Amino acid sequence: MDRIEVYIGIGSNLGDRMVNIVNGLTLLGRKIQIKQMSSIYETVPVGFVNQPVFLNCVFGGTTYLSPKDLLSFLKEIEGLMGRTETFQGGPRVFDADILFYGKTVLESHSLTIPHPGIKARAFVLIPLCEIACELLHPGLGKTALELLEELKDTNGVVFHSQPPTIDIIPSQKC
Ligand code: PH2
Ligand code: MG
Ligand code: MG
Repeated sequence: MDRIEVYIGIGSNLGDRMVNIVNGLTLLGRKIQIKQMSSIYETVPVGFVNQPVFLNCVFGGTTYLSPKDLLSFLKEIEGLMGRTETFQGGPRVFDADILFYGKTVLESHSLTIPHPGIKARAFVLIPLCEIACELLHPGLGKTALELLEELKDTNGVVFHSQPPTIDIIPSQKC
């Protein structure tokens, strides 16, 4: 099977957020070949606001995993990172969301691709535009940059640091 180009959104707002992001990305590198990495942004919580500020970033890469297997893999890594279920939208050590999976548009009870929150979330669109502003949203027919331009409120997303460099473990085929 061919590799598929995927974009993944990463977040952390508990513990040492930067360490969580670097460790989580390193684990994700086992099965996703990371190609483009955005800067890290510090972002005000969206939705449930009474929680610590997040660090967020986005990366693009390729994988052999199917959408379902990719979702299971992300959940597995979130578990390895020590994530425990609090409540939907609540604080988390490490969150990894499928934003795009090639040009796939998919809606099932467990998975919606592209991620339904993309067009409303500056903490996704700002880092995404850094690495792939021309990326076309296959459901909405608009580029990442067009979606960002439509967004009224981009406050609350502040540059934090340069893209982290991730040690990819070469022995693990992905
Ligand atoms: N994730 C959420 C809910 N709210 N807010 C910010 N700033 N960053 C996130 O990653 C985030 C959020 C649910 O996944
Ligand atoms: Mg999320
Ligand atoms: Mg998630």
